[in-house]
Parts: sequence; structure tokens; C-alpha cells
Amino acid sequence: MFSAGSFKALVLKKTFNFQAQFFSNCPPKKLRMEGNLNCCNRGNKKGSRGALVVLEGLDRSGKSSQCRRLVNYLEGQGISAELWRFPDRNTDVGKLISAYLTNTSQLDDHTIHLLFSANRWEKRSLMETKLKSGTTLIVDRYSYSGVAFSSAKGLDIEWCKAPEVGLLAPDLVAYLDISPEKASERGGYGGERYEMLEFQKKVAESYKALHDVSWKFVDACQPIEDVEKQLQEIVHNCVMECRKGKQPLSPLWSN
Ligand code: Z5A
Ligand code: MG
Repeated sequence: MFSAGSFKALVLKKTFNFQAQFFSNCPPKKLRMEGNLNCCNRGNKKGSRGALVVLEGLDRSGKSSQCRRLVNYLEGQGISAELWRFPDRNTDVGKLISAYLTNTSQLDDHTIHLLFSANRWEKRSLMETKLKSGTTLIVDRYSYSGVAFSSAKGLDIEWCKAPEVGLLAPDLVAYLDISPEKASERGGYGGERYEMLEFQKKVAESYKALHDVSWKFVDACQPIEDVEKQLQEIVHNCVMECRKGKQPLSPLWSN
């Protein structure tokens, strides 16, 4: 049997040995710069981080297909990347959203707008941690979907943007450009709320009011492999820029 004193000494010794072994694998320069986050792994420049890349576009423009392909591509290049999507239907808030989208619950337009936004806020700090640790996030829909869909219902666009202010601003928004008519010809249209041609036309108009310098437009009517190639190039460039450490994370829509 151990006494309390000898047990404590053993724990301290084991902890010290582990730390000595762990830190001896890390160059001291990296240790200083990256604190406790992934010290042995990622870029070694001050401020080096992963990229926040968002894919937006009308329903059936190909966002989910391309997000999956992008993450596979980046991982194949040895770049740490994760696929995220909004709404995230796994959280409690996400479950309320999912019930609304599948028409099993009814909510006031303002209420559902704020829930979509809350669903992003509950993920914000994890998002920041991942990006700072060097992981690139490929995000399937973000605040732009929130504002485009709610303002297409007639809500004031500035009111719609307000709860999104202060979320992380993407480094790149890749907009998969397709007409509502063409998108509606693709499989699976019509299952959920919002999947109606007339409404999608309004969403397309709303998206137009939102683009800024972080947006790149990609013709989503091209064959899927051509869209994929174009996205690979612009996303790869963005990841390399973020690795250089010259672009700190910034808040969305705050000026
Ligand atoms: N919403 C909101 O109101 N507020 C918010 O804040 C947020 C969202 C975040 C759920 O979205 C709904 O929530 C959405 C907006 C609203 N409105 N609706 N409806 P979702 O993301 O869960 O929706 P989804 O079910 O994933 O569908 P989607 O996103 O509209 O589809 P997509 O991801 O853009 O497309 P895909 O699944 O990749 O492809 C669709 C089909 O087209 C499929 O058969 C593909 O094989 C095919 N495809 C893809 N690319 C091509 C090309 N290039 N050529 C030919 N065929 C192609
Ligand atoms: Mg999708």
C-alpha cells in the first residue's frame, strides 16, 4: 500500500517524466509560439492558423458534395481539415431547428432566425480553438444562409444580420452559383420547408445583397469534377495565406 505522501510523489514523478518526454519532441520555438495547442504539429509562424472556408449557394447547388470532396482533398495534401455544417442538428438548439425544417413544428419567423444564429454562437468558441490550433474548417452554410433565407421571407436585412455580428468572419466564402430553375432540376428537391422554386428565387436575390471581398463565385452548373478542381485551387491558396500568419481572425460584420 502507498502512503498519501508516496502516492503524491509517484504522481509528480510520472507527470514530470511525461512532460519531459512530450516537450523534448517539440522545438522550443514552437512551444513558445503555440502554447499548449498542438505544439508538435502545425505551422510554426506566429499567428499561423487554419482557414475558415464557407460554402454557400442555393439549395441543390452542390455545397454538401463539394464540402466532402474538399476535406478529402485537403487531408490528402497533409492539411488538417474538418467538415462542419450549419444548422448543426445534433445540439438541443439544432433539434428545434430540424423539427421546424421538417415541418414537425411551427415557429415565428423571428424566432427561427434567432435559433439558427444561436446554433452558430454555440459553436463559435470551438471554431476559434480549432482554427488557432491549425485546423482548416470547411463549413457547409453559415450566417449568409441565415440572412438570405430570413430576409427572403420579408424580415429586415439589417435586423437579420444583427445577431450574427461578432461571429468569426470567414477567410473565404465560395458561392456556388446556379439559377433557381437549374437547381430545381437536381435530385431530392421539395422535401423540406423552403424547397420551392418561387422562394428560392427570393433567396437568390437576398444572397446578392451580401457578397463582399471574401466571396469567390464558382459556376455550379459545370460538371461536378470541374467545380471540385476550381474549389481546390482557391481553397488551397486561402489555406496557404492563413498559414503565413498575417491574417488574424476577425469578427463578422462589425464595421
Ligand atoms: N437555413 C436557414 O434558413 N438559416 C440558416 O441560418 C441556415 C440554413 C444555416 C437546411 O439546409 C435549410 O436550412 C436550408 C437553408 C436553411 N434550406 N432549405 N431547404 P441543408 O444545408 O440541411 O440543406 P440540404 O438538405 O443539405 O440541401 P442543400 O444544401 O440545399 O443541397 P446542397 O448541399 O447544395 O447540394 P448537394 O446535396 O451537394 O447536391 C444536391 C444534388 O445535386 C445531388 O444529387 C448531387 O449529386 C447533385 N449535384 C451536385 N453538384 C452537381 C453538379 N455540379 N452537377 C450535377 N449534379 C450535381
Ligand atoms: Mg447540403
